[in-house]
Amino acid sequence: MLSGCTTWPEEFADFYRKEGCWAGETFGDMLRERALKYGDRIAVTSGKRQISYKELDRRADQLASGFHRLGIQPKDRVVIQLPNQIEFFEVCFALFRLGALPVFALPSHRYSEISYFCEFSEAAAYIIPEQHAGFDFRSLAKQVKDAVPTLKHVIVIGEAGEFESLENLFVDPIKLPTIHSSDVAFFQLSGGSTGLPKMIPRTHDDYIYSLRVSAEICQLNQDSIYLAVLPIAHNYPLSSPGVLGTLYAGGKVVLADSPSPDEAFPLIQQEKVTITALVPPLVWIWLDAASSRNYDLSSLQVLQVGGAKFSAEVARRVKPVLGCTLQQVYGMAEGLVNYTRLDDPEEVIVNTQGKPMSKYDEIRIVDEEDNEVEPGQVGELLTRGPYTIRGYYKAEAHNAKAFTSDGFYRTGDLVRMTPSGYLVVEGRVKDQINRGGEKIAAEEVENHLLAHPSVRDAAVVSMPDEFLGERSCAFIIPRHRSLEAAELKSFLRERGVASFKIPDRIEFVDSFPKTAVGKINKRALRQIIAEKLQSAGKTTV
Ligand code: J2J
Repeated sequence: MLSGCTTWPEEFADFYRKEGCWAGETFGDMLRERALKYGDRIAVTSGKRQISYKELDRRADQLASGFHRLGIQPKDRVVIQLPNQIEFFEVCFALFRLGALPVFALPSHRYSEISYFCEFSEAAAYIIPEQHAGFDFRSLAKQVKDAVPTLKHVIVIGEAGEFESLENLFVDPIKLPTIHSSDVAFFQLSGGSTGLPKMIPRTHDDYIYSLRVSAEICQLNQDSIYLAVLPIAHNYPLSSPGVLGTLYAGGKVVLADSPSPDEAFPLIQQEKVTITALVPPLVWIWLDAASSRNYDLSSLQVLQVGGAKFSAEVARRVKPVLGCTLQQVYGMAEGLVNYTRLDDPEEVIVNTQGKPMSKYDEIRIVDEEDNEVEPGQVGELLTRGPYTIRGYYKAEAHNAKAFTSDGFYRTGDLVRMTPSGYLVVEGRVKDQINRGGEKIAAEEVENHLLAHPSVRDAAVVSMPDEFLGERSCAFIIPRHRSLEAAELKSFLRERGVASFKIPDRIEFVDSFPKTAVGKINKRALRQIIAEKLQSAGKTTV
């Protein structure tokens, strides 16, 4: 096992193997087997380009060989920041086959996040598109490369300029190393609640198990057509069952560049999409658009909604308007994923966030002293199981807090369990803002704000928002009266903070309310801003 990673205790590993959860399969094997079975069937399509299982298998081998020739070694970390395009799959499977480890950055990340990922993971390479959504990734890469000496290669899809072109790395296949299914396959990123995002090591065994069970629950098969509108590097569209679960089942992945109905609806009609996944704010947009646009969406069987709390009121409209089954998904990149089942009664689908996908998932709902709450009461959700990590990468001190001594992950979510074992998310104890599914660690943004010379203190909290569920509000104690919100926002942008983390609102105050033990009382701050918005009659910006 890679150093810096926490393995499952031997007795758990043996148990998960004995029970058949961990089947000894690697991602490289998985693609090879699918290529043998499904050959010329289309694996992924995007715009005018499509790729069959056989072709993807062949190109993954060629690219793995090209990466090897370039000097990328097994266990090397490779930060990949790719939008929804076919090369994402070629790159991932090539790295899986080589035993090099992708770190899944999101396309919205900027200098602050990317330079940290490259530095912290001591990445050997960083893989980018030339540009995407009007953003020039090569100039970002130039900045990152100058700042991170361990970063040896920048590989570009498209015009490479001074960097390496991906195109040139498809070479004659060489013999590739043997990969073990218990090895780490890649790193996901945590939404985080403390200073900087944590890296989540996932093994071939545990992730492929989660794909297998997810695909079963969502009833995927080789006729399934999954439309990916969310950025596929994120755990939810990647694996619940997402694009990888679809490939696991031999289905077809259709990639969209944006979740806009103008792009997604024609794709659903043309490709006869059977399943797709959204975050709650997008459902509003889709429901509105469905009544005004004339597309045939009748192929759609399942609409998944997850990543943030979905209101029962909107949930109730999904079936009548879109004509498909709603599935609520409550998951986390650390592991545990809950689904409502496709044949659950309407009331369960609308009112709960599902139940754990695996019978081997262990759940505890506890109070502040880690004692289990009475059935039906709200408490923090703790979990462990065959696809939930036992520790973040190189984060010993944080792990001691984020996991119990017997290996349960503290989700930071407040939930209650219904008598039939379904979970309802009621809130959270972690210091995070969930901005329509995008997670913001308050402390991370506070640290950026504190770097401004005119900021004496900063506290970032969520404020209610009708559309996104939550937005972020930064309370600032300034050193100088002249400090303005616009200046702080552009300061954050200049520091290269991803734009979803820039506070939606900034409030200047003279002091913060404090708790009895003298900490900033964020609950009181949330209340102050919520009341202010309410009295101004504002429910969204
Ligand atoms: C309320 N809160 C939710 C939901 C996630 C599938 C689906 C989502 C994610 C994900 C994922 C929620 N209702 N339905 O990885 O595989 C909040 C919780 C949770 C955190 C995890 C997947 N679904 N959440 O969102 O790692 O607070 O994963 O702990 O980004 O999102 O965030 P993330």
